[in-house]
Amino acid sequence: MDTPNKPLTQKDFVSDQEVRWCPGCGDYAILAAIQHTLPKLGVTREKTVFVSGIGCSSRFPYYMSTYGFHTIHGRAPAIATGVKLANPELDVWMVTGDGDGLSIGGNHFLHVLRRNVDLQILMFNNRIYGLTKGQYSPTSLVGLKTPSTPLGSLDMPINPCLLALGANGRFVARGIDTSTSTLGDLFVAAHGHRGSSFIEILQNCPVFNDGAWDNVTMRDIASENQLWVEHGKPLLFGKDKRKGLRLAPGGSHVEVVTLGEGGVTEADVAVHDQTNRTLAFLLAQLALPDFPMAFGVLYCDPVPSYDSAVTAQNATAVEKSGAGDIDRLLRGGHTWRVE
Ligand SMILES: Cc1ncc(C[n+]2csc(CCOP(=O)(O)OP(=O)(O)O)c2C)c(N)n1
Repeated sequence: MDTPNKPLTQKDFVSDQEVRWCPGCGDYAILAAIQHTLPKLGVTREKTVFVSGIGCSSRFPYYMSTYGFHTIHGRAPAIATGVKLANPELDVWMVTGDGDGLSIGGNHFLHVLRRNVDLQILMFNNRIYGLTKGQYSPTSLVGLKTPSTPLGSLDMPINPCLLALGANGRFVARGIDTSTSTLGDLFVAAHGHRGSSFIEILQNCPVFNDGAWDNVTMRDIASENQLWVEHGKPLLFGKDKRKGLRLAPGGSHVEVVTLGEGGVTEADVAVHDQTNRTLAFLLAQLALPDFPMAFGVLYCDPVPSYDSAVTAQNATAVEKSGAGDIDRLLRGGHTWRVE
């Protein structure tokens, strides 16, 4: 791959492959947001890799003019981990869907986060299996009728950000497919974080689950139903930012307050601290109709990444015992011949 000798632009990250998503799919906006953001990060195509599992969203690597792997269902975390460990200089982005990442890949998702491999993990959440024509997924709401739940789903849905926090993810964020400039900001923040960065992206599947997020994303209700958090800033939302979240006495839950009502002032509103894990849990689980849904970087508190620990451990081992000999390792020790 030859990177031109001039600053890269969005176009440089567009591949020559025909994009094969349905018209109106939210994936287009996410793709454009990534292609728009990468040049700003000053990265090169040679050092960028997109790894995906299986699903519509997982077609992503074909459309990027970078290196990429379209791997097996749910196993992108394993391949992405291998890529990063083999060459820590690479910037590795992982793209997965709610079905790919939370159903067949749920186990791998959990472990890549707890290991804290330096990856940017993007989960496109359309609350449905798109590629296989609309079966329910682990994020589908109770009652959703699909070909595999004709009488309505009975399963409690997973909240991906809560799961990521529970798995000890050190960077957890949430965005929206159509809110592309904020998505770009989230990509920048995720890229700057050393360790696993997880971004849940609410994405609309116009064919199999159209409008799944309308109650949060429609323009006329967005200000009431979206709370955009920013480190160090009060948790305000609503038209004219007159509503806010106040930590209830004891700090175990939050309540919605309105500035100017009952003597409430901005000083009563909680201030976002992205290093506060308890607050992150509270924010991640906020749901309509009682609360707005929280967006932005809910949690960011870096610790050394897995790949850096592996690299350091390998260096110590080589220093202590010399470079290894794979041939000797395989042929040495207790071996026998089966005849
Ligand atoms: C081992 C295996 N099991 C099942 C499938 C069928 N399959 C392909 S994609 C998919 C789900 C994709 O859903 P999601 O991750 O939500 O992605 P979307 O298509 O909605 O972007 C399934 C079950 C498969 N390809 N391989």
